[in-house]
Amino acid sequence: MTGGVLRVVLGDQLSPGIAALDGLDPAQDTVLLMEVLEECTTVPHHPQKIALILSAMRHFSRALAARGVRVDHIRLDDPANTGSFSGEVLRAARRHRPAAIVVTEPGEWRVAQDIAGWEAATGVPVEMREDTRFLCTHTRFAGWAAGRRSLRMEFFYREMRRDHGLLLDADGVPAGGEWNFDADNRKPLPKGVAPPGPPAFPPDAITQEVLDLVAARFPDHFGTLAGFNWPVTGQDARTALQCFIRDRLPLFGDYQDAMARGQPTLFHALISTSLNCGLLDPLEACRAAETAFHAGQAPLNAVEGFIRQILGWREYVRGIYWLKMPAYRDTNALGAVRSLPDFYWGAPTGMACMTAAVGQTRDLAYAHHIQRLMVTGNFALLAGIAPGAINDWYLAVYADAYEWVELPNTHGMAIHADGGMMASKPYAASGAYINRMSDYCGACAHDVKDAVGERACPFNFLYWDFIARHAERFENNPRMAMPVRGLRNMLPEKVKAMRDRARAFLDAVAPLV
Ligand code: FAD
Ligand code: DLZ
Ligand code: SF4
Repeated sequence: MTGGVLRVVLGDQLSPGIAALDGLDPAQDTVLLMEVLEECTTVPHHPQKIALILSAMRHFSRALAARGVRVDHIRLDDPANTGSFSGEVLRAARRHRPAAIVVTEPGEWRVAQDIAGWEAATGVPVEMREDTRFLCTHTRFAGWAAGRRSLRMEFFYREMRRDHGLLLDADGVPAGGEWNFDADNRKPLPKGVAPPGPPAFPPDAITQEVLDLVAARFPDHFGTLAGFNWPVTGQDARTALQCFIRDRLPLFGDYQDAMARGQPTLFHALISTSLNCGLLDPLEACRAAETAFHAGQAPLNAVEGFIRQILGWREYVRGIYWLKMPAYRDTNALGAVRSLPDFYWGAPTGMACMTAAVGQTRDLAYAHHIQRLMVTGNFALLAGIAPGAINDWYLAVYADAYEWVELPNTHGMAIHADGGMMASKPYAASGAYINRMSDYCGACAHDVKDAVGERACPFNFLYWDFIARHAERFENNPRMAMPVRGLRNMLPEKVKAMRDRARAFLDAVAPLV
């Protein structure tokens, strides 16, 4: 193709409208997709995540080729595969001798650094284009953040609602007169309510070939492949969205924070994998929910809650990531230095909540937000697990994990390592919260009402130990002052007993790094 453009599409850029394909000339240009070992092993990604990306890449290439586009798709098992993006771009530049290389900005800082070296390595000019699939540009986010003493999602979200005209009446007033109906979205799941499951996406021949490849190549990665059920095409992703809007959106809001035994997905959408690799458009998902509201098919608390997650939280965490990297990843405001307990990798534990969250993570590469935040995240926060270790875990085990979205959620929201840059208070909670929002405690070896006895719930003594460790830091935080006062009003012997339990427990399961 000498003289044409080499258009690079990464594994999370599988959208027909991706910026790198703008202006594509099928007579001259070649689209490059690269299955590379490095991307599968920077952390030991869950086999379902690897299979999802590779299968979606292969389906994407097939669809492009069917449109008459020349595609150079490097397979993971190609003997000449160098195993890295830069190695494969160099080889492709030698093969095709393009006049230019065009790529869409990547989702991860690490990969942006890699792309910065392509021009020197190949001697071909490289154009990196903005990723237009997001609803807030970097410039827009930086402009919003400039001059603010603290960044809060809620205010950003209102601006995004205005920018995109979602759930607003003709005068710009938010539907229902409020911006946020979160207070209505905190119900535990009542007995007898059975959420309809997501639709089935049985593996086709392409996916089956990839599942076999992944099983053979990554046998040691945490997670099972059996039951793989992720959409791998844009069409399947839209089916998943439509089924969610029809079957689960109406109760999504009510039970958004609930957790229940044997109910790994509840009323959640399961669309983050599709949104994040480009199979589904975020604005399309928001508009579909808004349409359901106007048609009277879903209540406002559900629709507003769903739109807030995508238009608010998803864009907000991306904005924070690109505004604050690379220093963001190295912050450790709470001085957390413990190692990650083996039960995050499936070792047995008596804690029923942890067993459920980790077990479904192994089987599905999925846990919903409250499990990630208030079970595995809360434990890591209270225990003081080193940020690098817990971040790597979240990046590895979820099928929707990419650093731009994983890091702020873990580092900022769950473990408060950024010292409150992203969230006003740490989401620290004792066992009482888990007991209120789930039925896990009824099946647990520990007693959720006990904080010092033999069967004491670890979340209880770890919670008070956490408050004691950081009392000075949090005593003037209006949202944390109450537990600090509570601790100071406790009998010193009780505090000592809980802190002794905490230390002994942590030294056993999470020794200092
Ligand atoms: P739903 O609950 O149905 O929500 C709908 C959509 O809203 C999601 O698909 C997602 O795109 C978006 N959304 C909801 N909450 C968030 C959020 N906090 N940040 C960004 N988008 C959000 N999400 C990821 O996509 N990738 C990650 O790597 C990731 N890591 C996380 C780590 C921690 C510690 C925590 C607390 C949260 C993390 N999240 C992550 C956010 C959230 O848990 C997932 O987006 C959600 O569970 C995906 O499942 P769902 O599609 O069923 O979501
Ligand atoms: C996550 C992932 C995996 C497992 N494999 C590949 C791959 O083989 N080829 C590819 O282009 N992308 C892969 N990805 C997604 C990349 O890690 C992602 O594109 C970058 O991290 C930028 O966000
Ligand atoms: Fe989790 Fe404690 Fe409840 Fe057990 S008792 S399920 S450890 S919160």
